[in-house]
Amino acid sequence: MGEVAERSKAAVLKTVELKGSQGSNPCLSAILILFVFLSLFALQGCDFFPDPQRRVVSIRLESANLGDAAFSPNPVRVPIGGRVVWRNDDKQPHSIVGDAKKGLCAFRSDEMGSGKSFSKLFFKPVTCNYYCGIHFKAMRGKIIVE
Ligand SMILES: [Cu+2]
Repeated sequence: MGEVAERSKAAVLKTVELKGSQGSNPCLSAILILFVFLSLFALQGCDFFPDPQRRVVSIRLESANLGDAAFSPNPVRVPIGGRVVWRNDDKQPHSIVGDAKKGLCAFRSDEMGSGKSFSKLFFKPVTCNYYCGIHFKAMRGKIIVE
């Protein structure tokens, strides 16, 4: 009985040693972890790696009655494949709605509170009109993808 227990203990120890020797290269582990982190940042469009194809549109303070001036810049020009990011710099909520039934200009954000943002990728040359889903014609903008 005691001998069997000793043997199985030795077998377990041997397995642990083998596993340890296979995955114990600290340099490889560090590179792998770094790679995973970099991928995550890249996917999220993190500010550590600013995207040159990104255009930020500010939803201005007191924008509810500014009409075409609610968004800055307006129109916003973005290269093909670029991303437009709307950032709510106002104190009240707004949303972004593309003025089209279908296609690239048909999009709709959730309601964005102060400081929140919404982004959309534009992968074809197109001109889209958009408005705020809460204030409608009191807040209008245009996107030119070129
Ligand atoms: Cu609004």
